[in-house]
This record gives sequence, C-alpha cells and structure tokens, in this order.
Amino acid sequence: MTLARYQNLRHEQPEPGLHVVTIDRPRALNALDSATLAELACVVGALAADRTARALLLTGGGTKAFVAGADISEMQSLSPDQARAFSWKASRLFLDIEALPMPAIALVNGYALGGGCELALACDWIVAADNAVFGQPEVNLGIPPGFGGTQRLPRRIAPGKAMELLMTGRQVKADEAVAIGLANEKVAGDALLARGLELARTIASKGPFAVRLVKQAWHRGQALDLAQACAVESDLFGLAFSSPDQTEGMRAFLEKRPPAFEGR
Ligand code: DAK
Repeated sequence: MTLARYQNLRHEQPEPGLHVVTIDRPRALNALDSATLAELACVVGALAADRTARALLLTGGGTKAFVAGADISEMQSLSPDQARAFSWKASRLFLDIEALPMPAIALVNGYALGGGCELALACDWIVAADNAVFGQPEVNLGIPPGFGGTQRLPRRIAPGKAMELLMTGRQVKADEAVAIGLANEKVAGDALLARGLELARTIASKGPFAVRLVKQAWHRGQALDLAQACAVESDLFGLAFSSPDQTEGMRAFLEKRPPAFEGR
C-alpha cells in the first residue's frame, strides 16, 4: 500500500507496521538535494509519531544507486554560511532517523557514497546488495563529509579503518563492507527487499516496547561512561516492567504458548 506520494521518494507499507521508504530520483542517482531531504523529513516526522510502525526499510530506486551523495550541482555554489546551514539541516534529519523509535535498516542497492553512505550509517544496520559500493569520496571534491560521516563511520567500524576510508575516499564493495562490519550481510540484488522484509517481520514479532527500549538504551548510552550507561539500561529495564508486553511475554513463556504483544 502506498501511504504518500512525493516527488523524489515513495513511502509504502507492504504489510501492517512495516514501512519501506525509497529515495527515487534516478536522473541524479538518487542524490540528496534540498527537496528530497525535505520530503524525507516529512516521512521521518510521520513515522516518529506512528506507534503502530514496527520497522523502517530505507532503500534507493532502481538498481544502480542507493544514494550517490548530496547533490553536487546544488551544493557547488553555496556560501560558507549556506554550507553550514545545509550540513546542519541534514545532520538534524539524520539524527531524527537515528532516534526513530522503531529499527531502521538500510537496504543498499548500488552506490552509497558521501551523503548516501552517511544516510545508511544513520540506520541501525545495513544489508548490502551484491552490487553495493560504499564510500566517503568527499575529499575528492575538496570538502569533508557534512552529514555525520566523520562521526558515525568511526563509531560503526574500527576507527583506524574509518579514518583510512575518510581520508583516502577509497570505495569498498559489498564483500569488504561485510568484512569490516559496515554491512551486516550481502544478498543478491533481486533478493534485497525480500531479505529486508524478512528481517522486519522478525523484529515485528518481538515485543515492540522491548525493541524500542533496546534502541533507546544503545543510543542514550553512547555518550556516557560504562557505569552511567548501565544505569540507563537499568532504568529502561525497570520501565519494561510497567508494560503489558512484559507481563504477556513472561506469562506466554510459562504457559508454553506464543506471546500476543500489544506493543506497549
Ligand atoms: N550529485 C548530483 N548528481 C549526481 C551525483 C551527485 N552526488 N552523482 C551522480 N549524479 C548524476 C551525474 O551527474 C549524472 O547526471 P547526467 O550527467 O546524466 O545529467 C547521473 O547522475 C549519472 O551519473 P554518472 O553518469 O556519473 O554515472 P556513472 O555510472 O558513470 O558513475 C558514480 C556513477 C556514482 C560513480 C558517479 O556518478 C559519481 O562519482 N558520483 C558522485 C559521487 C560522489 O562524489 N558523491 C559524494 C557527493 S558529496 C556538506 C554537506 C554535505 C556533504 C558534505 C559537506 N556541507 C554543507 C559542509 C556531503 C557531500 C557528499 O555527499
């Protein structure tokens, strides 16, 4: 079911609670211009408020590119002030994606370069099609990454490897992306959406409140030392015991039946 039609993206719900957002701007290999970022912000705002949403799959239209970066033709003549504002606007959007209550999985089909790689990194994990190519080639254009790449890449993969990729602009294909922990797995291109939906269904079958708490614990703990982060986890663990899902999940286990979670 198509939920909303935009100029540069599609928002579909193939099954209850499972959302697929496709960046679809093929003439520029799905590059992110201001209009596309504004549309993405609308979808992310709607998803953040949707308590029935269980998982987001983010992908690119066509088979050649996930997202080939920020739109270079739009960016080339920005003033320093405009560049800073553009970068911060997109960074806030990517922070909002990261903060979505439901898991977000990037299904990377083809090029995920610059802002495209950064968009994938704002998702909880990445599944790569066999033609996926990741990279932060900004240094080739005389600029550093501007949508969080210098921050998220060293948090996702080994910091030294991240610095290598950020400073050389070297692109990595799907096998290497899996080997360095950038992508979780590689699948055939024509199986990418099916694999994403399979993962989304698995997540949707778990306690939705618990899944939200896992994501919250991880992100809130990132900025803290281990003791403080574990205290956050204890708080959220306690919170889970105020939820009908906890009562149902444990009762179902003891009664040897599958749980029927309400999502709260
Ligand atoms: N922006 C705009 N158009 C793009 C594009 C992009 N990032 N990538 C591709 N295109 C367009 C091409 O210009 C071409 O348009 P036409 O000539 O047909 O009109 C069309 O898409 C097809 O591309 P190609 O003809 O080049 O296709 P190929 O198969 O030969 O090559 C490629 C595919 C992905 C290897 C190549 O297109 C490429 O290298 N693209 C650029 C990749 C790149 O460098 N991406 C990173 C962009 S920089 C910041 C804010 C943001 C950022 C940084 C700072 N501040 C404000 C501080 C983030 C920056 C980036 O993301």
